[in-house]
Amino acid sequence: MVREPLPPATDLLGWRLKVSEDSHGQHKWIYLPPGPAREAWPQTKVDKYSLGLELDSPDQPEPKTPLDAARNGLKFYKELQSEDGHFATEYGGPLFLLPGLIIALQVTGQTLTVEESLEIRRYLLNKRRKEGGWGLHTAAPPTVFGTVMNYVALRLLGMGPDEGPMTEIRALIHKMGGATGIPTWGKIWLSVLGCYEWDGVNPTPPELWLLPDWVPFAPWRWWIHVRQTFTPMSYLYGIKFVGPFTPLVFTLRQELYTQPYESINWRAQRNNINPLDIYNPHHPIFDALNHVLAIYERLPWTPFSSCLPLREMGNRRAYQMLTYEDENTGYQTIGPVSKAFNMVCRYAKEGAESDAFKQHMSRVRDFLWLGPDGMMMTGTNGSQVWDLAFLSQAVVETGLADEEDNKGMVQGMLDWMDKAQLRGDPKWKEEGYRHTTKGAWCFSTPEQSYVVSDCAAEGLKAVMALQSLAYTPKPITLDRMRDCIDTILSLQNPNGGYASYELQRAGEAMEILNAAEVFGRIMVDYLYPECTTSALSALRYFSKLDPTHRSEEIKTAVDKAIRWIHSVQRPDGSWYGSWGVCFTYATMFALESLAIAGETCANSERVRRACDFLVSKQMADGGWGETYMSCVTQEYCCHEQSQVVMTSWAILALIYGQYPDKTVIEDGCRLVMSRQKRDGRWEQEDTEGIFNKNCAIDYPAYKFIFCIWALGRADKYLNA
Ligand code: LAN
Repeated sequence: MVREPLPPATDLLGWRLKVSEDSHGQHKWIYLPPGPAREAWPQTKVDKYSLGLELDSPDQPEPKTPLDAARNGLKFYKELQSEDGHFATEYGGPLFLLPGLIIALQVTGQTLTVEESLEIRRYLLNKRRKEGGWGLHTAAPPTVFGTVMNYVALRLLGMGPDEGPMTEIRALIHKMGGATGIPTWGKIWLSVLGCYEWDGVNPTPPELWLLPDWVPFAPWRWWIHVRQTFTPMSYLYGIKFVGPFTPLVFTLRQELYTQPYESINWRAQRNNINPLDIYNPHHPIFDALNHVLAIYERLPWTPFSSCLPLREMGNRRAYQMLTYEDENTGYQTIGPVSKAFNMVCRYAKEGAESDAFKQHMSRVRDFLWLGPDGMMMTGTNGSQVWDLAFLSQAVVETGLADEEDNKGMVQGMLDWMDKAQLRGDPKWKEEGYRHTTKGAWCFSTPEQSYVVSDCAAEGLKAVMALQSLAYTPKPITLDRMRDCIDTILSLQNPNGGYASYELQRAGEAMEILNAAEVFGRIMVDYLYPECTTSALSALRYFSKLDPTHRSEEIKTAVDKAIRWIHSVQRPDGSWYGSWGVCFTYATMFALESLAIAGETCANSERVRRACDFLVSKQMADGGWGETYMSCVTQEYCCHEQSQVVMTSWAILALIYGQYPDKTVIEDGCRLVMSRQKRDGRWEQEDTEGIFNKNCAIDYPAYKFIFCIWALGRADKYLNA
């Protein structure tokens, strides 16, 4: 629930998206003032579409069949292909990312351009909820974390304390009890800014990086996102970094709290987390541990870190770890949180003139995307590979790739995927505790460098599909595909399941150390039906293409993976989704796995149960719709309106299961077709993605990719 949109803060006709400038698939929005430079570089359709400007797309012929509708959809969508071959799109939703970047820029003395600042302000104000503040993400009600962080961001971006809605927002912050009760990640950012005291933050000791590898809770075993975020946090904690004390910092100190800043008992705030924010309360053992560590922090010599070798050694080690991360990822780092923190660390130690800091600055704009509501910070530096991998499979399976009009688009896609494959391991593989990446694809760009099991697998499936077409060149040789298969095999866990980035390196008990009150299941990599399906399907399709490469191992791996998928089916027939919303998403993946195992409604009670589950959720208009609250509560939460993306997932799932009652699928197709505009597009509906159980994230390309795919597949199924 947001307000009436604000008018653009800048002249939208001046904005251009630059792709692949410094690295393959890179995105950078640039503002050109009126004049010859602007004239010489006209806006593309991608620019206009992304900014919500008029496209003047022609009306398409009235679709008679689902395939006609899919074709119309692709006709619209293919105009949005970038010149380098991929489909650039926004990737917003989380609302705790921009403030981190804005604070990082502030404390390191950097500024964004005036146009960027104005568009960020517009975005934040547009995403403010009717209740007056911001939540963890755009679909959630206000919390202290969301409201305080975004209020601070707006103030740092130049908004006056009483400008526009600022007084009202501040009143809400006070009504919620002030910023003392902000969750730990917020406490850390505010301390970096100088608006909270490090004494009020639970110990985040860099010394943890000194633990030997065999220690069961050593940080190298944590989920990669948590450890790459913890590393710079622990360094900043270790050196108790605080940015410059500007007049604005002093003013903010008075604005954010319900009592004078100087009178706050900071030590008492460590575990003061506003109940509004808590999704994952601290474990009592964690609280006890913090109690002990807080005593260690108070030992008389600790503040003078150079006098305490352990602290000094911890700082050095944490700094070394974050340097590896920077260098492995071209200074992108794994994601937007570590990006902003690492920047501050490099500045703190090496200064603004250092090469490392400058490299960081050169990769800041990779995370900024200008959408119709203003400029946001994206969940990663894009979703390039992921979207392209699904689109590739959709256009090949539906036969649209063989239509003359689409061949140029398809060749561009294959060329992009060719350049996006990782050909080796990261520079600091062993030192950085990284898994092998050889032959894999990332989620976004190759520069980012992280293998994800399912991105590698879907990337490989896409390449196999594109190269199966008679007219395409075959740049990705069998050897290169074998590298990817080797990496996928190396990511399988002993029980058959696949996690996201790495093998599971520790058990669930590590959640005891979960310090981020706003996220669940973050401390280790878990096993996911989505990732497992992608991996096993890639293995199976590849072994048909090349039966000579590790075929026995592949067979065993696939069998084990299927058994794992069986083991996590819920009694109601569904599977829980961790990366998409939610049961519909994961059930689509799981039914792909079962289809590969030869299980359909005709011969499998499991598949019948899964299909019955989906059919029981079909809405009166023929569509399906879940809200992200399914992921939060782990119970199916029906949306008040059906959603084209979830309807498409359900159609795809039911066809994997060979659901015999075709009217169910027909009704679904009718709904998806009824939402299509005359020019072939679908409008954005509610959020499709999730992470860490509690934070929604948008996948705007899904409405094109999955609608096209589902309609095309349904057309064949209904006519079979
Ligand atoms: C993503 C985006 C893609 C997603 C899929 C490939 C869809 C999934 O199947 C595997 C996990 C992965 C790669 C994933 C992991 C967590 C990410 C990177 C994100 C949801 C995008 C943003 C999120 C990241 C953790 C955001 C920063 C927040 C922290 C808690 C550090």
